[in-house]
Amino acid sequence: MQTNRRVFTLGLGALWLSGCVSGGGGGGMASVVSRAAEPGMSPVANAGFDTWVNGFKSRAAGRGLSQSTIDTAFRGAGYLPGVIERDRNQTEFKRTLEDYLAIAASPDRIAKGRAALARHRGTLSAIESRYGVEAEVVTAVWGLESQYGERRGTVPVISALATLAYDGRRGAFFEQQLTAALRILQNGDTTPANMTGSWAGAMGHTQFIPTSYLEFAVDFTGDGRRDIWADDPTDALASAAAYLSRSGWRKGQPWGIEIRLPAGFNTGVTGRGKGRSSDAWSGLGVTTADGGRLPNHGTGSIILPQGANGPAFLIFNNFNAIARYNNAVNYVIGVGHLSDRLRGAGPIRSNFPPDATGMTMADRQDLQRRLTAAGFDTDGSDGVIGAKTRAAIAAFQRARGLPVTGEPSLSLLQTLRG
Ligand SMILES: [Ca+2]
Repeated sequence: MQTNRRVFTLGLGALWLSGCVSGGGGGGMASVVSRAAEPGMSPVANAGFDTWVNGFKSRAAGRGLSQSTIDTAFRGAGYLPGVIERDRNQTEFKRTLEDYLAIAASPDRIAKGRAALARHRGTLSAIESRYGVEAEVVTAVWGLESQYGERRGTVPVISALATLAYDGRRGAFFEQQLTAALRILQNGDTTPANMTGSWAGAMGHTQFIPTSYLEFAVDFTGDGRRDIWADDPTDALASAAAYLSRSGWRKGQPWGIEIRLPAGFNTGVTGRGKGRSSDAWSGLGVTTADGGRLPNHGTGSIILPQGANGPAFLIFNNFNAIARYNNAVNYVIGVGHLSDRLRGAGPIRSNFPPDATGMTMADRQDLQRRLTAAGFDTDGSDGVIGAKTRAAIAAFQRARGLPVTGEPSLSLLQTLRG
């Protein structure tokens, strides 16, 4: 079992992918920094859960946790039905890289990231000096994990992890996380009331699960507590840098670069782990995105995340370091690309292929703009088809007496273009 990694995409999947792209626009999700409990995230009576907790408390005592730590942690804790609901309804978004980047490196997230970089320049520079991870990279992780601290999660972690451990779908994993959470409390890093996070126990600015916290979190403020939950993001940002550093990050090296493949390129040589030198790739006709000679950043492999007709990237060692944080290709590119944008680089240059409906990003944005102009609000026009856009399509179809599918299509776009 992988215990030191983010073994599933909690921060993104749970916290913001489900919420903030619903409209296709960037905003709209209420900040979870507010303390109001989400629906189903307050404890309800559950006799089976209580029995399980009693058994767990004995096991925890046998793992070196004090009775007072255990009792304090579980005071007020309880079964959270909302956690199980979220666990069962994890629609594993298979978003295309194009859609993912439209969200991960949206104009709003880039602007907020640049503001955050400026605001925390001193802290981020000190972190960069200590851990050798660039300020823009740490900030990009922060931006993707919690929208720069705006969405750290308000679910009580002990209750959430106990509910998941009791539920048993991944019981052993969550019991391990619950035990680790108790260790954090025993260390005095935070209090049960302050230990909040996502529905599945990813905590703080950088959404660490408890075992990752125990292995990688650091006290950068020097107050003796590794506080990744506080409004002050200093410890959390340093912890993310420590995580990347210990995952092999090399300062000054790119995560990857966008490249251009020659016509007729044999895509059989692409894929993670199929590394070659830049000279070898140059010999095969590979160039930078603007046609220049490849820089030498050591061995790299080529990935084609959206197929041979989409952008191509030459990725290096630092790609794997980010992947230790969250091993999803879109996430890694999201962090890497956002960090590039925070440094002032431009958007991806290559075109993305049309989606499964045959529509390009420009088509989808045009569809959203025309629906909104016709009185069917899609809440923005970022080209990402979310729940609000589907609702707008359905309402439009209903109003026009068309079959109500709620699905985007080229013919719908033609209808709107009149
Ligand atoms: Ca501290």
